[in-house]
Amino acid sequence: MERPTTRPTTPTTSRPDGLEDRFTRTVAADERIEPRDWMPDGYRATLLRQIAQHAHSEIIGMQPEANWITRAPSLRRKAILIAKVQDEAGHGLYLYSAAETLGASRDELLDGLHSGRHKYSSIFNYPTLTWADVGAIGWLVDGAAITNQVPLCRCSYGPYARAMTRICKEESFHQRQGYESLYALSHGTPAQRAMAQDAVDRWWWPSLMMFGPPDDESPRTAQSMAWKIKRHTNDELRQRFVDICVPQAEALGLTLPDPELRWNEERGHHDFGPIDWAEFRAVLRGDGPCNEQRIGLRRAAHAEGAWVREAAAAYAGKHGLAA
Ligand code: FAQ
Repeated sequence: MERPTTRPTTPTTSRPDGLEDRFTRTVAADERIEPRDWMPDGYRATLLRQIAQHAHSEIIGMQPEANWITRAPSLRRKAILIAKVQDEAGHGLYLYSAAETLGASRDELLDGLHSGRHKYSSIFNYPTLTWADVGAIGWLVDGAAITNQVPLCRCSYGPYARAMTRICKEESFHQRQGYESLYALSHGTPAQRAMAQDAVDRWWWPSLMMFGPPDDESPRTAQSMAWKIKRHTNDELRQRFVDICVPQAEALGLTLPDPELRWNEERGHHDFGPIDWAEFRAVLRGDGPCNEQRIGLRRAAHAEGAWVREAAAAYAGKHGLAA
């Protein structure tokens, strides 16, 4: 994908046909850019990159939890988990469709994931070691996802904003079921409580990394905010998430694994300890605990599904439908 400029650009010379002015006015008025509208190449490339990464995250994000479908502790928990993982597949499909409105084909998008050219969220490269991890993912990972995604419902690009509105509704249900599942464990036997605490200990810091690098090391934020793709910086959303989680952890009776976490009266926010950005960079480089396994499984699933795609194309050809 083309890399857009990293500094915000204010057009100095407008296109003579007035299209660039119209784009700038539409964004300034908080109205939506639609696929048929003219848009700067950098805007298109930035959206394509972000939406593709987001779609890939949903698809790869099915794996850690799917790992527990066959071992869910009850039929009720199993049914809920199957529905959740299925929702994630749906989110991936809405997002691939939104990316297609920018001119990319589904094949190109999938190739970006399978070849390693495109990123997906760092969080899905961590293992789900116990049943409590499923609850911790729902509470923390879906919680972080909602905090990040609610402002994206106001993204300047119409198809992405509309996809996010629907996705956020489903994510908030996911977050509540994760919290409820973790609550049951943290109020269960001593062994269940210890399992819940261990899961939170392992998922807390990677969840904070989901918001991306700190603002002074985030090359994309300034331009994306100028274009109203992003509405808040990475650090603003991370802080919001920490402030939301602290009282929730208290209600769960679990401890967040950060000795420096405390309320700062002056700032009106919780202070928290340093994030291990070396770990984040390693995961992005492909050196996380599960990167190889996740992408390997995805490639294999795609290869094994070739006959389904061929059959669908043959059916479409036979009945004069667009493949
Ligand atoms: N992992 O300059 P910035 C879910 C990349 S939720 C991997 O700050 P930007 C739901 C970044 O893309 C998870 N890469 O970039 C679910 C950029 O890449 P480049 C998905 C990361 O875009 C729950 C580079 O680093 N959510 O799946 C990460 O302004 C439970 C520089 O960073 C979204 O994708 C990371 N954590 O801000 C599913 C939300 N952070 O340019 C299953 C939409 C940064 O080198 C179970 N995306 N990078 O190619 C966004 O809001 C933004 O893209 C950010 C990054 C905030 C992630």
